[in-house]
Amino acid sequence: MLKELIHIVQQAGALLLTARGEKLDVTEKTGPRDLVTQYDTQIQEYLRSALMELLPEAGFLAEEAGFDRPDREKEWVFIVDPIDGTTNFIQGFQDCCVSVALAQRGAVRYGVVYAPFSQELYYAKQGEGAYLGGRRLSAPDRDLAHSLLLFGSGSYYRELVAPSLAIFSAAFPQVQDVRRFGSAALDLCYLAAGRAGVFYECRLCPWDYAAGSLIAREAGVNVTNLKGGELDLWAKDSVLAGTPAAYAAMKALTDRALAERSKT
Ligand code: LIP
Repeated sequence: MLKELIHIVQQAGALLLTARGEKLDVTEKTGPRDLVTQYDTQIQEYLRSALMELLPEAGFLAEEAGFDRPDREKEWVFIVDPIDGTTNFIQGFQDCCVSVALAQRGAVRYGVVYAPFSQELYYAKQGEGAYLGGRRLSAPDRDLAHSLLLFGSGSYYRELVAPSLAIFSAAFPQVQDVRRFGSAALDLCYLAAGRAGVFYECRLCPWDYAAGSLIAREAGVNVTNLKGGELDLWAKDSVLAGTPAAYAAMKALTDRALAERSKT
């Protein structure tokens, strides 16, 4: 199954690369921060066709299809983001990827994330490790002071900008530095690869984090929501991820920052 998933995701990545130099038809979904192009749609349709051929009995949950498909009762469900980092893609940045997870009864069993511009292929099968290309990943457990912080600004959700910045203000003095790449799937893969120690975002969709959460966990990274609970695969959720020491420190300062906000 993993081999077939990798092939399909790489084919989707090749489709993304055909956009280079082409005119993008950009549509605003809920506003100027929530965008979609013809490539998001084309790639999603390719993925739906190829994945349904691979496992016809599976459900399909994807960004451009939304939550309205009654697939929740199915044993297997594909959770798909055809282009994670769509705004980057539109603006000409290369930090974007194709993200596909396959979940069984609410637990992610397979995750594949492919960044076609860098040709970085991350993948994992539950219980069998995470890989970047052919290299097995094991994230080093650094403290916050020696960790880069990755985060999402919550730009889609204006009501979350203040709590996002409250966490940022609490964390910035404690970490090595910060980066904001604009693709949660890649953020989680970068933690798995040991490039950063912690990541948070106050609200994401399951297709943003399903595959990356398994890849990160299989590399030794803790992945929860901001409350420390299991990520929801059927509704939007927050994400807090980090190698064990960095995660513990980040969780504590996040709890304090949000508790302080609740008093104002
Ligand atoms: C993106 C996420 C990113 C978040 C963006 C956007 P998309 O997903 O990966 O972490 O900050 O607002 O949600 O929309 O490019 O698939």
